Amino acid sequence: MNSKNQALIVIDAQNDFCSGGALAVAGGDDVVAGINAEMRKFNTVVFTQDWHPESHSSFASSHSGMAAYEVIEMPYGRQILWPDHCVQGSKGAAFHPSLESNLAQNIIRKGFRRGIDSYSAFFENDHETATGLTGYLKSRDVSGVTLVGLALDFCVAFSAVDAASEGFDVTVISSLTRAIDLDGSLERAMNRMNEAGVKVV
Ligand code: VGL
Ligand code: ZN
Repeated sequence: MNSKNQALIVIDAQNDFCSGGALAVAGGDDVVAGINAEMRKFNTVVFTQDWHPESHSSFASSHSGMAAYEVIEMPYGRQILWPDHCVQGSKGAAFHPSLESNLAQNIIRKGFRRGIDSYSAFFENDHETATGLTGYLKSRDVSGVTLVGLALDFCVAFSAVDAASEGFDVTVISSLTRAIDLDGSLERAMNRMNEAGVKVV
């Protein structure tokens, strides 16, 4: 592979999505070694870091009478409520201890506005508020992005679909991802990625 204008985007490889974490994804730890190896093949490596303030609006605990995994209507649309996770500065928000985070050149933090969640590395869940990642990549002449990390059916898939709509050639390495799979979310995510022209390998 000619990786000159290819970026690797490592999505949310954080403690809270790994075993023992607040929103643990089954097998989350198992992708870290492979991601470390993959990073060495790219000269542009970007991480995302889910980075919520306490009492973030995506936390079930912020809504009286609501439980985790229930759905509410937000001004920007439907929002799944999650257990408290990736609180700014907490151990859960830190990268997995085995992840070679020194290899990342940029870290995009997301979900830091209390009233809006952000699954995608490119746009918050209103599909309007940009993170700035498109500009960063385009100003570095990146034309293709490869995505790995957690969770496949939420932050990886949303990032992949947005990357395609931003004009990038998009690949997801499925063996370096793991899914939450909540009420068919994995199948829906695979369909959305397919329709968007994302290559899932
Ligand atoms: C994620 C749910 C809530 C993810 C982040 O990284 O996929 N999922 N926050
Ligand atoms: Zn989150």
